[in-house]
Amino acid sequence: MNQTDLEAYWLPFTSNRYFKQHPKILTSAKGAYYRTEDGRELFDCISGMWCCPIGHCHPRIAEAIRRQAETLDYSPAFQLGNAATFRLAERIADLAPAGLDRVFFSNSGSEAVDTALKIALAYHRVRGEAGRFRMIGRERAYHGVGFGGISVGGMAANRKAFASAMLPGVDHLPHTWNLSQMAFSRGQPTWGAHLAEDLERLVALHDASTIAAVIVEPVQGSTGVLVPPVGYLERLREICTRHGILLIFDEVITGFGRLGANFGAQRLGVVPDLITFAKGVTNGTIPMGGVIVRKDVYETFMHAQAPAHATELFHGYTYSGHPMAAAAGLAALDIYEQEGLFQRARELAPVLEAAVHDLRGEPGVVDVRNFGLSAGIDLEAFPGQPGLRAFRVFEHGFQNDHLFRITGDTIALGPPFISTPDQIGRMVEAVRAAIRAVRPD
Ligand code: PXG
Repeated sequence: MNQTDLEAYWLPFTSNRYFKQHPKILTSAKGAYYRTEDGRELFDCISGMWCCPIGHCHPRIAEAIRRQAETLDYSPAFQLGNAATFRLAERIADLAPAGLDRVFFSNSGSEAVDTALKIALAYHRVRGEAGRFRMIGRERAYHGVGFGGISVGGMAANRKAFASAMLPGVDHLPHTWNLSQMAFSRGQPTWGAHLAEDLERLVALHDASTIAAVIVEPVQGSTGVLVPPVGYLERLREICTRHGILLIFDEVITGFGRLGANFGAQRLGVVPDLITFAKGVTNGTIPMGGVIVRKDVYETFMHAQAPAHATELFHGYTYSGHPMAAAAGLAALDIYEQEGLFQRARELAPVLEAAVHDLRGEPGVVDVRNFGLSAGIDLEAFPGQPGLRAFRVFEHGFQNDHLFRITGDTIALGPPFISTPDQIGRMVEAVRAAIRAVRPD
């Protein structure tokens, strides 16, 4: 592509000026590999952006999308339905923890988060507790980029430019990562359950009668795979239950097998009231997200004092439950199930764990952590140049046929579930080579 071809597109979450000087254009993909414009194959170390666990261009998903496009390409989302969406809702409910079996569809994780927060507010209002308006998020959380998501989110860079437009009444729990207590933890750290007690402090400060919901990622993904301490989520659950506060798990990354079970809730043994999902539900092929809701929360809306023709929840999208996304979702869920891919993710997890922890002792590696088929590697920043070290690791990886994901000075790995142990080993060796090669200015 020449320079002019690149001008029109403003890339999201990208250093546009750098990109347009050093463009990286992907042309095709198959299985666990992308192909670049110059004909190289890159191993996809992060499943697209955590969203393609099955690998790319699976013929059955492609076929399902093609057939749906030829049969019912779009159906209005309000006051009408299509069979594929109902079937998908049922399949998702079957995968979710018992009791969570009503599904509202959006088109992304950000919309799923906004939807969950709105359901929480509206639910308390329908129950006659409209005073519950506060939301509790967490430091270092990523809940997408809607105004709701950045308000409960905890990444400073995503918040500071929009500080004037944050939702009112939001407070944050501390994050659970602590280098001196949990460096190089394998799986869940044993230190840190007490950090959940901060929720009691916030309840005491604001009074439970003003708090609608707590939202957390079971494992914080975007800020570098921060794994919950043993007992921490259990304690959040207890406190929420005691005070009538809804607990929302944002499972946009952890849902659909990443932690080696259907959802993080099941892997970690803690059941929230609402689960947000996106990404893996369609293997990233057609945008789709949504919220899985406890049945009695849904029923509360259905039993509100209102005529039968009244809309129960004033919320929804033109593309909620899009038939093309639903067809892709049904095909993806079939493949996950028939190929035993969640189990495979679980079996590969120890392979990834052993490989990444072997990076301890490499230059600048200050922490390595892992859970399920995901891992985070923290590098010490080059003096006065935060983010540069990992940026160069990314560049080195790209030039050497591996697509890493970086955030700050952290490298995140989340390979496809179809990866082989050999591919995982080579991926981690590519990380090692990159860490050894990079230099400051
Ligand atoms: N919640 C969570 C927990 C997420 O991880 C979103 C919401 C927003 O989803 P959408 O579909 O609106 O982007 C996310 C998205 C990364 C990475 O490499 C993570 C996300 C997106 C892009 C990159 O860590 N998470």
